[in-house]
Amino acid sequence: MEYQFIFTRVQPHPPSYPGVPLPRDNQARVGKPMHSRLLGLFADAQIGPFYLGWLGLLSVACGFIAFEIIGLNMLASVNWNVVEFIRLLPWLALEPPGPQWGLRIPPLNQGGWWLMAGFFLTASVLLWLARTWRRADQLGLGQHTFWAFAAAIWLFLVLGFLRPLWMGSWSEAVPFGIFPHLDWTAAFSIRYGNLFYNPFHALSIVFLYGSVLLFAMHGATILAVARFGGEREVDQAMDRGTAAERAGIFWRWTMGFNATYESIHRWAWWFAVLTPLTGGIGILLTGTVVDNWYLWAIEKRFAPAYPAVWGPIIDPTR
Ligand code: 07D
Repeated sequence: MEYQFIFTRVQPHPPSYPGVPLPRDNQARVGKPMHSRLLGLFADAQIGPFYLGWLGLLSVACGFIAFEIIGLNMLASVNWNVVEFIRLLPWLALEPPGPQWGLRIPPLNQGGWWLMAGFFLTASVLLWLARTWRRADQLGLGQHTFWAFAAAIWLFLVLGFLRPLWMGSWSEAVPFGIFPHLDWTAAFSIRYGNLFYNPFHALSIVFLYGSVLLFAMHGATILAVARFGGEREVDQAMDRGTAAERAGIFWRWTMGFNATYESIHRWAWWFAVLTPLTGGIGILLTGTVVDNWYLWAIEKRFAPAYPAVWGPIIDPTR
């Protein structure tokens, strides 16, 4: 008989599981649990119950307000024409205040809405962060998710709040909008002399691509040893069985050394966390400490200078 495990096509259909009892001061979980066969093909088939709580409720409410402010401003920008709104959605934007406003609060239609949306979005993200702390704490977990999410929020805050503050102008922040925020990254890169020469952008890419590679290696390894029970990763980290041995030996024979069932997760966590952590440092330094990364790279002797055909390149801001 074929050995069935959690990654095979057989879906277990146990009765809905409400989860462990929570400490006294917790609220009740909401939603009647149900099962979805489709979802079960990708993940756990059970949906709900869901712990909402005050932090969750406030976070969703703030996120909804931000989403509405952004959406309604975009709708207003096409004269409340719903068809145009759908047609042009990828190009529509809610822009930050213009540079003439510095860090002052402008009228609503000159960036005030952007500030308000930013405020509610930040509140929403921070409340959700607090929720991850509380939920983990109440279940007796470590705070690894909290710190990883905090790392992403660091980059988010640098881009939309901390760097504009340091630069003395909200106009430095990122607009809301699909293509507009992409245009912003391109313009930002060009304005500050090509972000590829920013070593922290490079580091961030190393960790981003590194995360992808590690994720692929780890996912592939576990799938490959699942037939030996290797998908029960936690058991195997504590008590190495044949799956863990084979997984480790495969990599030792392939590349000379191997991670352990535990250490691979630390590698993965650090690679993921270091992506926005180094990225945030790179963005914070741009325009504040370094004004042109290309000229900086020439100065540090790792970018070649173009031959001085028309005379030396002069930094226009110096
Ligand atoms: C963005 C922050 C956390 C987000 C959070 C989400 C919600 C939504 C929604 C209510 C992802 C909060 C929001 C929950 C709620 C509603 C509606 C994390 C984020 C908490 N780059 N680049 C990076 C590459 C170039 C540029 C990082 C590659 C060009 C700028 C990464 C290339 C130019 C910035 C990266 C490339 C340029 C970056 C992002 C190649 C012009 C950044 C890491 C191959 C296009 C950011 C230091 C990340 C950064 C960043 C990769 C090229 C510009 C490593 C592979 C040269 C301006 N780039 N890039 O995890 O950190 O983002 O830079 O060409 O700001 Mg880059």
